[in-house]
Amino acid sequence: ATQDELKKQVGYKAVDDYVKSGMVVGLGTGSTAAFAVERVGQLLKEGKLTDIVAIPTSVRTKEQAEELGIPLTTLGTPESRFSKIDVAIDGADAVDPQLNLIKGGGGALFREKIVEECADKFIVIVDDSKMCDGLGPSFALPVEIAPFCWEHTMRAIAELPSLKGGKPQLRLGSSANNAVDGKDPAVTDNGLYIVDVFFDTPIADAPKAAAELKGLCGVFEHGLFCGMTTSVIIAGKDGISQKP
Ligand code: DER
Repeated sequence: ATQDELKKQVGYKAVDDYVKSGMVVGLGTGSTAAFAVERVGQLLKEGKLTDIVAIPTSVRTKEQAEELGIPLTTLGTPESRFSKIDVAIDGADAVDPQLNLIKGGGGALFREKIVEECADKFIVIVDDSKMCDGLGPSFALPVEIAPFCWEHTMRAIAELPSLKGGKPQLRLGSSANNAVDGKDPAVTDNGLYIVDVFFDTPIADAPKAAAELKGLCGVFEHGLFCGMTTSVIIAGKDGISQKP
């Protein structure tokens, strides 16, 4: 199976297994999550799912969901009862043995994190290339920062004790996704920049690194998702597995 077929398998399975009629669903961002969004739209159209309300984690997921006719809402509205999300389904850039994640390859890490924090269940969907022994070497850690004095913040990130050895790089591109295609800084849905921190060796203590990052003035959010995962559905050439 191609990597796309693996992504489709886990995207569809997550929806089939965890999304029930009447639920409030967090829709993730990225090429794997897009298959989960596609499946929700398909089941709604077929009448196999009814009265679903979804909360998108990025502008591009919102656009995909709108095209599919998936009813949307947001956490933002005061009258919104939708801070109680039943299940959120999203991809990841790296998954360690404790199911801690690196996310943010697609630049949507803040809205993903807040939606996934509000969800009763957070189901991660990956092809097996995302599994790793320690976070860092397989995928650079995205950190969303204020554009104002970004260079100072970038240097401060590199000096954090738990991120020793990390090499920070401002993400360039026409949009915040990981297509580095432009010479201007990529700008997220929140109007901020992203610094990607590259590691040769794994981050020894991800929760500690997460806390140190949030302690830095200028850091808005980061791509370490620690202790948040309910379950990971993994598609590999030998079929689909799940942890736990
Ligand atoms: O940007 C993100 O957090 C995405 O979910 C990313 O982590 C996974 O994207 P992919 O499914 O396209 O690899």
